[in-house]
Amino acid sequence: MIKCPQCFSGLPSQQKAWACTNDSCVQDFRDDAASNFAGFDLPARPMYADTEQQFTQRRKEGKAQGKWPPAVPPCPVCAERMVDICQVCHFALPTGWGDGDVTCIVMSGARASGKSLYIAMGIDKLERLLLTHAKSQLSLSPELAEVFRINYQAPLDARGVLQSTPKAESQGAYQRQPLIFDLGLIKKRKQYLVVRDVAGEDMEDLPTSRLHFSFFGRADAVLFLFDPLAVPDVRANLAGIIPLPPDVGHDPIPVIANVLTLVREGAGGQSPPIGVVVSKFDALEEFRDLEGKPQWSELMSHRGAAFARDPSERELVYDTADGDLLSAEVRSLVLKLGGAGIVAQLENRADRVQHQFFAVSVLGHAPRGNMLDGRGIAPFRAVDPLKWALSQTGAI
Ligand SMILES: Nc1nc2c(ncn2[C@@H]2O[C@H](COP(=O)(O)OP(=O)(O)OP(=O)(O)O)[C@@H](O)[C@H]2O)c(=O)[nH]1
Ligand SMILES: [Mg+2]
Ligand SMILES: [Zn+2]
Ligand SMILES: [Zn+2]
Repeated sequence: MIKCPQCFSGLPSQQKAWACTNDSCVQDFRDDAASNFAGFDLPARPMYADTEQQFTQRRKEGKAQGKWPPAVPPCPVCAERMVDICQVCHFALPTGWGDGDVTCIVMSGARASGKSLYIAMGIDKLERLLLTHAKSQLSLSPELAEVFRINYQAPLDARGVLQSTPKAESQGAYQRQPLIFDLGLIKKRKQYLVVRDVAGEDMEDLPTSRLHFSFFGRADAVLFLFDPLAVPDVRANLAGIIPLPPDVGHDPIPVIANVLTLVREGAGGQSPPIGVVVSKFDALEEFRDLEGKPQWSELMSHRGAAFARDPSERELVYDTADGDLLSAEVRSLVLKLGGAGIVAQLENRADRVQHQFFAVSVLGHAPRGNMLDGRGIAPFRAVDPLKWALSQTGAI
């Protein structure tokens, strides 16, 4: 189904809306729907909406011609062509939106859980898979390519460390713009992937009016990243067993509760599935070299364990058998580490949400100070959660 890239609402083909994007046509009052869904004030603009039913009626009366949908109407003020918008949140749709299928995902997690870095690496891996296995070139509009390059790719390429994603309400909150990736043709269908990155800071305390986060409930998949060493119980459990890095992310437990609230609130019926991703998996590699503590060293060195191998870059299709095995292993690893609080949030509730566990490492090694480790980047299973999300809509 075609969805709006900002609010993730379905865009029924029997309804259309248009707005003028000309700066001179900005009106001096607030567009309430647009502002509430964006999370900041937006002025009203000339707008026009139509339905197939009304159009057919007008045609019967001789007031309209041709087939539905009608041609894009001119602005009643400046006479320039208007643009297609979402009826719900008034977001201006990219040109040609509707000529393919779309998978809408959210990246959530506490501060410094690795979301932004993950997006940069996950997309890089997906781009390679698409080229090799579907002969398809991933692309972004020139404007979004610039946003993506500056805020995601450049810090990863420079092997430096990312800046925290700014709060949604702050100036320069680049993540308010959805990242729209054109995946080209997969299985002869045009596919888009929309990623909405959310600042961890925004997920710590939910604002009371939060229509601008309601897209969580309408996503095709919500990814929740967490740094295992940021869970206080895990840290306490592992103190003295492996060297704990001093700078870890923030506690994910309160954040997952808020993410679940957003997922339930925005969903009309069925909530989207949640991909629970153990990030910075490289930190747990230390277990492999533990001497004299067999119960811990076996944890990671068990041969055949799904998290000891990485088949994710071999093909584009998502391997459910491998994914289910990985999920079961990661779940028990999280429990063994002391992360029962995370598992309980997902499983001990009446309104259980469908979820799947993943483990990823973007860097492969812990960064030293403000630079990445000299050994370079050795990502692990970075594309798995994206492949899983794309398989939810049948895109791959
Ligand atoms: N060891 C290790 N560290 C990582 C990895 N991925 C991210 N990090 C570290 O985690 C820090 C935070 O990563 P970001 O991607 O900025 O985190 P975020 O979740 O986007 O954070 P906010 O934008 O504040 O919500 C990075 O600066 C890295 O130091 C990884 O795979 N391994
Ligand atoms: Mg970020
Ligand atoms: Zn106009
Ligand atoms: Zn919308």
